[in-house]
Amino acid sequence: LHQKGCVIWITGLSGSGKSTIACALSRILHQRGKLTYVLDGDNIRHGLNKDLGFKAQDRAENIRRIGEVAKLFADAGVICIASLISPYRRDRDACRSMLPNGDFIEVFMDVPLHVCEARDPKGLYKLARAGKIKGFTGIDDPYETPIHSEIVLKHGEPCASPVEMAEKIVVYLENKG
Ligand code: GGZ
Repeated sequence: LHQKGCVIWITGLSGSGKSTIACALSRILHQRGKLTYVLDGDNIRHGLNKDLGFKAQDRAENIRRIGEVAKLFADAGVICIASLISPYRRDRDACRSMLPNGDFIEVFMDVPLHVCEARDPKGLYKLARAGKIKGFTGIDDPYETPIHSEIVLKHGEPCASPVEMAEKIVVYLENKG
């Protein structure tokens, strides 16, 4: 395998399309003969991180563990795509600092809250608004907007289908060699 590993870290609100982009990106890279692996916050919370909830401290630990696992994949030469809300800048930057410069590529899903809320694919925003889920990101829990993401995928721009967005990431990777 002649492939250099890296971590593509996709951050954004619930419903911003992180998992969709992660999946589309993985598929495109796979078609090009690249080895990838997707680490999805929501999935990993059912296994490795099932002891963790959504307090700031638990989110920090969730992100730290996924960051460490992503680093292991990158060390093994895999393009590891991590998709988590990762609402705190400090936690994202801690994962960034685990990797050599340039090997951590932050992708910000820049989608307004009202758009995510209108999508509400799992009905979680509705529950959060009703007070049935406490500490929901964007409703009564913070999301710290990234300030130095390598890639920003902005909602509402032309050419912003999931595949087109994933292709932007591919172009970035190609330009980086
Ligand atoms: C945010 C929550 C919450 C709360 C449950 N806040 O969109 P989803 O449903 O499928 O994915 C979200 C997932 C968030 O897990 P992450 O591991 O990505 O979060 S973090 O990076 O902040 O640790 C959402 C669901 O879990 N979910 N409760 N209170 N999202």
